[in-house]
Amino acid sequence: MRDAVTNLIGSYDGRGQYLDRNAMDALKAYFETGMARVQAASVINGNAAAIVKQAGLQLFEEVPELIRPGGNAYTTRRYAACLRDMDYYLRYASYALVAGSVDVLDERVLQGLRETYNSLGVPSGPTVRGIQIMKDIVKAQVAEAGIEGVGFVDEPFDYMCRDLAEKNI
Ligand SMILES: CCC1=C(C)/C(=C/C2=NC(=C\c3[nH]c(/C=C4\NC(=O)[C@H](C)[C@H]4CC)c(C)c3CCC(=O)O)/C(CCC(=O)O)=C2C)NC1=O
Repeated sequence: MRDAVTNLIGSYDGRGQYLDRNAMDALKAYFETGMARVQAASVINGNAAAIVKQAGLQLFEEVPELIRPGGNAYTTRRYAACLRDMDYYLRYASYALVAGSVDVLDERVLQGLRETYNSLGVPSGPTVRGIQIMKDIVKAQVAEAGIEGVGFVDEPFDYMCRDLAEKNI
């Protein structure tokens, strides 16, 4: 598992190069947003249960078929599994925010997920929607907390959405 700094060093070391201007710019950008990333993660940590609950309610309101007979989140067990998955996405997004890298998502979340979802009939469209709803809630809360330059918040959520959406085509 790598973060923004180890990613960069790894790629320069691979070429046997000293860090150049581009590397410095990338490092500066990472460190300049460092405190905001930690603060954003702390907003998530402090509200995770509520964020997942609210996002779940909104998702099932938008796509009510999911929790009706025949829906993938129908029955208490599958409903709980769905919210648990949302919680995984949120928790790993908070790690990726702090790391400034989506590496952790590739390694711990997305690998093999398509096969699992396909075999269980978990629909990726609504899963993507659920992640987007959480992103919107997090962004609003982060902005409300007065944290500046919150553009980076999108990154891990968008990355998981792209991966899930792509792989199901
Ligand atoms: C940390 C990395 C990680 C991920 C991501 C993960 C996902 C994951 N989701 C699963 C199931 C599931 N995932 C869902 C999710 C949903 N169904 C819907 O209709 C909604 C669209 C969606 C919620 C948004 C459901 C309902 C199941 C249970 C399906 C079943 O057993 O029939 C399973 C199968 C095993 C189990 O039930 O625990 C895995 C492995 N597990 C992991 O360890």
